[in-house]
Amino acid sequence: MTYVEEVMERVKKFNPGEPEFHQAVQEVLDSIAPAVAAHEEEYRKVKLLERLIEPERSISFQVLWVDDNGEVQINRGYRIQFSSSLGPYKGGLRFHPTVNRSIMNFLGFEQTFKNALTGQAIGGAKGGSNFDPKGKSEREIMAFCQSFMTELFKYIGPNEDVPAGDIGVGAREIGYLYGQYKRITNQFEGVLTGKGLLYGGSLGRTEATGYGLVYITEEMLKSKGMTIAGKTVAVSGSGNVATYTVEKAQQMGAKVVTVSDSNGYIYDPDGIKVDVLKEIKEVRRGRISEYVEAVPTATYHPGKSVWEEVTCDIALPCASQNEIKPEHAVGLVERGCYAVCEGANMPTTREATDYLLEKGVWFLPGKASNAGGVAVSALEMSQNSMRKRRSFEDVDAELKEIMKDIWAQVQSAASDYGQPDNYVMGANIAGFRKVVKAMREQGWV
Ligand code: NDP
Ligand code: 2IT
Repeated sequence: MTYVEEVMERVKKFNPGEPEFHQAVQEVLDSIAPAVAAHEEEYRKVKLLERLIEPERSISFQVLWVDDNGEVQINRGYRIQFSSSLGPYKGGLRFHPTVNRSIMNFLGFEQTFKNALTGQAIGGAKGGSNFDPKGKSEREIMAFCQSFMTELFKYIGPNEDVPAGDIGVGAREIGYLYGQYKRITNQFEGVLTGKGLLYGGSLGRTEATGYGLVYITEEMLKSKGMTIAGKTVAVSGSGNVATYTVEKAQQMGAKVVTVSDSNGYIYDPDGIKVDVLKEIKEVRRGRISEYVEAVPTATYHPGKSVWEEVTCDIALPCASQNEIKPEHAVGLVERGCYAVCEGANMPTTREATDYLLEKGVWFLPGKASNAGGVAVSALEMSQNSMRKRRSFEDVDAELKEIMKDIWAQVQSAASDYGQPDNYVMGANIAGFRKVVKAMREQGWV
């Protein structure tokens, strides 16, 4: 057995029943294998791969809260502090009923390499809860957030671990979490990112993941002598990442024809109206089906995924993991799609990824393409430390530079290993090299 195969066996043995975690590790190990082979003896000696797949610290805790009927509810909270090689633990919090240890481990593992690509001093982490925010009242959301933070505060700090949002956690939840942290610790400090602009948030953080995705997609297209202007783009999801992906893609001249949620998708042949999308999702906190009430020329397709039937040049999945299945990849290629850039974390199954790569589709993995969010989170941390505020234009310009730099790193690492068009390999090797270098220089700790 090769070193990589041995470590994969170990992941499965010690983390049984965690398919998403196995999938994320398998993809990284497969693509870094040539970089590992060149240093196998040294890496085996310091148990490098065994350490990369083991979180430095895994916390899970009980979250008790009282619902509007006076009934006690219990959820499970997590914080997986995966790696502190490059800086304080950093990564989002996800509130979704599907959250379990496998999802947390996969997200924390991926975050370590993503954060390395940003060039910012941030380690990797993820957290969240199986709490379902759908249908909850404002008071119930607040009660849950306060109870969640009452336990989480023990493990975080501005130089220790700095959580942010993810699915089900936006500015409202970050506000409640921040208020409770402050109440318990008596400290007003940069312990969370994605905060409101009045209490330490950064301009541009809300937009960062979606904008960054479009900036790096444009860099990739530019390297092929193309541009996103005039292209038909399909987006999935209708949350934070999807909304600002649609906004930036259309500002840059693309036509985005779809958005979705877990109940169905919208097709708007004239291009998604971002103001309508924001009104439904950010103001009314509604469902995407409501879009057709404001835009009668659009159609709603209940129970269907964007990827089943939409024709596009470029696909930008921005909802959740494993949404692009093998049959969707076949359909996308048949209908002429030539680029897939991931806004979500691991939205493409392994089989679908392999198929797209085999068919020569330009495929940018989430670690590289959605890193703009956490990169601007790091800019928020630095503003908090300096007690200084940067303008939107300044932050946005730095985001653009960071995404350009990530694209350059991905291309260069892929070329170093003789597969210049394999950006999965490029992203994984580029992130891996940085984490390993930092570990070595710190005495392999
Ligand atoms: P939001 O909660 O704002 O939006 C999530 C969207 O995805 C909603 O439209 C939701 O629909 C849909 N969705 C979620 N889960 C599923 C599912 N199992 N099946 C189908 N649709 C689903 O989250 P974000 O926009 O913040 O996150 C989207 C993705 O981007 C996630 O993968 C996240 O990890 C990733 N990401 C987020 C970053 C950020 O800065 N926020 C940064 C980098 C990556 P519904 O309302 O029906 O649940
Ligand atoms: O997956 C991600 O990169 C995020 N949810 C953002 C994390 C952050 O700390 O901003």
